[in-house]
Amino acid sequence: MSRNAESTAFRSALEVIRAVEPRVADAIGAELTDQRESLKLIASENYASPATLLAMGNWFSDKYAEGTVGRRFYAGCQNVDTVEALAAEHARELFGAAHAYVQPHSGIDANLVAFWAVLADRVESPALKKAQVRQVNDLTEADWFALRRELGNQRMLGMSLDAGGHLTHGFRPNISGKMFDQRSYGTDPATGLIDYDRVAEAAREFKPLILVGGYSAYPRKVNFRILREIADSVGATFMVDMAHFAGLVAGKVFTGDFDPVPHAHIVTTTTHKSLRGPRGGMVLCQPELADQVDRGCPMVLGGPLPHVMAAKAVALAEARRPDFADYAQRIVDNAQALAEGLLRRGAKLVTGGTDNHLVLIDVSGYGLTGRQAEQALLDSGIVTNRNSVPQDPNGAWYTSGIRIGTPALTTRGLGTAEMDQTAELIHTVLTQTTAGANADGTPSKAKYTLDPALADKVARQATDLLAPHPLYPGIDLA
Ligand code: DSN
Repeated sequence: MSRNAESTAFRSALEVIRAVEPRVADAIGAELTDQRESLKLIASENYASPATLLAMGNWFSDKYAEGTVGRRFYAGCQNVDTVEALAAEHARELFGAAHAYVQPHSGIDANLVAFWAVLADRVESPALKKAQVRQVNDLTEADWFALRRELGNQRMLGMSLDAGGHLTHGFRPNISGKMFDQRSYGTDPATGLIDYDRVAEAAREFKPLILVGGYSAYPRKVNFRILREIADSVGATFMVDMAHFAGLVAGKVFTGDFDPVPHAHIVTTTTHKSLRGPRGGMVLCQPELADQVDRGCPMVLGGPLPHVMAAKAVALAEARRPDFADYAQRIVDNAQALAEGLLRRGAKLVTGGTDNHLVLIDVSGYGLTGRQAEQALLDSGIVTNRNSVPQDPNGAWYTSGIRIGTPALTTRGLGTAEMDQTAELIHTVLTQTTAGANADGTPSKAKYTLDPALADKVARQATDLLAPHPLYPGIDLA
C-alpha cells in the first residue's frame, strides 16, 4: 500500500469535513501538528495505525446493534456481526482467551461489564436468579430491595490508588467505589513492590468476592499465578485489569506467571494504550462467565460502536503480526533505558526502575510536586502526567510523582539512545525548576519558576530528537 494512499485518504476526508465546518477540519489538522511536535510520554497513550483510524471514520457509525453477534435487538446487523466476530476472534487468538467481548467503549465500561458478570454469576440471591431468567416482571418491591442490598455490599480487594491501582478498582470517584465494599493492598514501603504475603493476609481477613490485579502506575511485573492462588484460597473471583500492559501481553513480553489470561477468571483492558488500537475496551473471560459478559449491552453499556469494533478488528490483526512482538519488546527496552538514564542523573524512581512500559519519578527529590513538575515539563515540550507515589504526602491532586511511558515514542521509532537524551531533557527541566510560594509566603504546591529561555531551548531539543522519526510519515496534509 502506497504512502500516497494514506495522504489521499486523510486529505480527502478533511476536504469533505471542511466543506461543512472548517473549524473542525482545522482542529483535526492542528492536532496532528501538535502530536507530531510533542515528546509524548503519557504512559497510557499511543498512535494507532492509519488503517485503524480509517476503519472508524465511516457509516458503521450509523448502525444500532444492541445485543451480540447473531442475537441482536435490531435488524440489518449482518455486517456489524462480521466485524464484531472478527475482532473477537483476533482477540481470542492473540491472547489465548476462551471468550472475548469487544463492545465496551472504554476501560471503565469494560470493568463495569466484568463487575456485573461476576456479581450475576456469584451472588446467591433468589431475586437475582429470577432476574437472570428474565422473570424480571415477577420481582416484588421486596425482591428489588434485597437485590440492591446484596449486590451493593459485595467485597473487592484491589491495589491502592497511591501504589498504582486504578479508580475503577473500587474507589469513590468511580461507581465501583459505591457498588463495592473495598479494601486495598499496597506495596512494601522499602521496595515499592507488591508484597504477596500481605495480599494473602488481607484476602484471608477480608474475604473478598473479587480480587483485582492490574494497575495504571506500577512499574513492575505482577505475578498473576500467585494472585490466582490467593484468590482461590479464599474463594474469590480473580479479575485482572491489563489496560496498561495489554500490548506487552499481546507481544509475549509478559508470559507464564506474568500473563494474566491463563490465570484470571476475567480480564479487562482498553485497546488504545500499549495495544495501540482505537480508543475502547474489551473483556476476556473463562467460558463460565461468557454468558454474563455478553449481556454487557444493554445491562451496563449503551449501544455498541460498530465503527470502533471494526477498528479493533484491524488493530488486533496488526497485533497478531510478528513485528508487534518486536514493538512490545522495544517498549520495555526503551522504558528501561529511560529509567537508567534518569537514575544515572540522580532521579529517585519508585521501585528503583521498571519491568514494563512505565517509569514513576518521585519528584520530591527535586523539591517539586507532581503538578509543578508536570507543568514545567509541558512548558518544555515534554508531555507527561502527574501521579501519586506510594504514601503520597501531596494527595491525588498535586501528587509527588510524574508518570512517564514509552509506548508512543516507541511507535515513532525512537530507541534506547534517544531515551537517554530524553532522560537528559527531563533531568534538565526538573533540576532547573524551583517551587514557588503563595502570597503569604507559604510554599505553593502549584507555583514554580522556570527560565522561559531554558524551557524554549529544551522544547527545541525535543523537536530535534523527534525530527528523524516523523509521526505518520505516510500522511502529508499540505
Ligand atoms: N486514564 C488512564 C491512564 O492514564 O492510566 C487510565 O484510565
